[in-house]
Amino acid sequence: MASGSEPVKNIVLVGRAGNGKSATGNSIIRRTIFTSGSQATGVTMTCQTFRTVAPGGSIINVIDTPGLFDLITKPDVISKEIVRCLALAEEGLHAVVLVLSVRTRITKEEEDSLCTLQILFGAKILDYLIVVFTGGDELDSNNQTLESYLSECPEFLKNIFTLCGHRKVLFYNRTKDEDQKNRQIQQLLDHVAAIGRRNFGIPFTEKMHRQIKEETMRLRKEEKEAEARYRATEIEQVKMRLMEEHERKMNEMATMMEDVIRDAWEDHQRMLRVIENMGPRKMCNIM
Ligand SMILES: Nc1nc2c(ncn2[C@@H]2O[C@H](COP(=O)(O)OP(=O)(O)OP(=O)(O)O)[C@@H](O)[C@H]2O)c(=O)[nH]1
Ligand SMILES: [Mg+2]
Repeated sequence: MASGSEPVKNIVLVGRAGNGKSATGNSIIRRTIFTSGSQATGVTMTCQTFRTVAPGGSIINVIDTPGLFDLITKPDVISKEIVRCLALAEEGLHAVVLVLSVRTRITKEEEDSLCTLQILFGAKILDYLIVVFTGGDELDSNNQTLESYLSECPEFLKNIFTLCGHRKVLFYNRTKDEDQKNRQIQQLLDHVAAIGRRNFGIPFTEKMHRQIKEETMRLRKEEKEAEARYRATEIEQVKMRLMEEHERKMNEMATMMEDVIRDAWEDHQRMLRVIENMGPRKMCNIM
């Protein structure tokens, strides 16, 4: 079992809608908690989290997200969800799992969403990145391996592999084979451990993250003080007022994030136009 002092490892799943984030989340936690399915529009609409004890005893907190960085969703919705996601990973992110699917073509949208992720969080995010490919079963039925599938891999993805230390895992989210289930989880957790070693055990955080954490800690402290100071009949009302104030502050942060997303998106579009005018693109220029 995990020792009480062992920190929770936050693992967030990101990627385009329909790539299999929720299915991968369920495989990692070994139960069906996140809703996964084939719908034309996004299945997961808000960030969700589930905490479990991983094989080996560490506690992992898996965060499933909607397609946050594909920018099909409106910036105000994305920004609120990113703030929620960061609040769910209070101590920071121990791994960011980019979920791709071998069942669909890797398109420019994948590249765009990775660029957006970096624009918002900086290139440092790549130090925490693991790429998961879903649909191992489909590769098997086509007599393909991940290596053969990736032999025609787009240039930007090759660069990502180099930058993220070639941390990639093939997932079989429909498998009934217990060995295969254990193996894929272990491969992922080995990468999470390698990320921890490489980053001296320090999880990824950034300015917005720290602000959210401070705000959450402030709320907890004031709730505790209210419990000590007020009569039982008044506490609920005070807590409600504190919660309203907390939500207002979180919304303010989401609005700040929304501005960053809008600017990032406009910059990105401008940059694409410049690069397209220059000839064939090699990779996202911010890496
Ligand atoms: N054959 C096969 N199908 C998979 C695999 N992983 C996911 N899928 C299917 O892919 C579809 C989409 O999966 P989801 O887990 O809902 O994808 P998502 O990324 O969470 O999608 P959104 O919540 O809409 O962003 C579902 O029909 C899954 O069953 C896999 O390893 N093999
Ligand atoms: Mg989902």
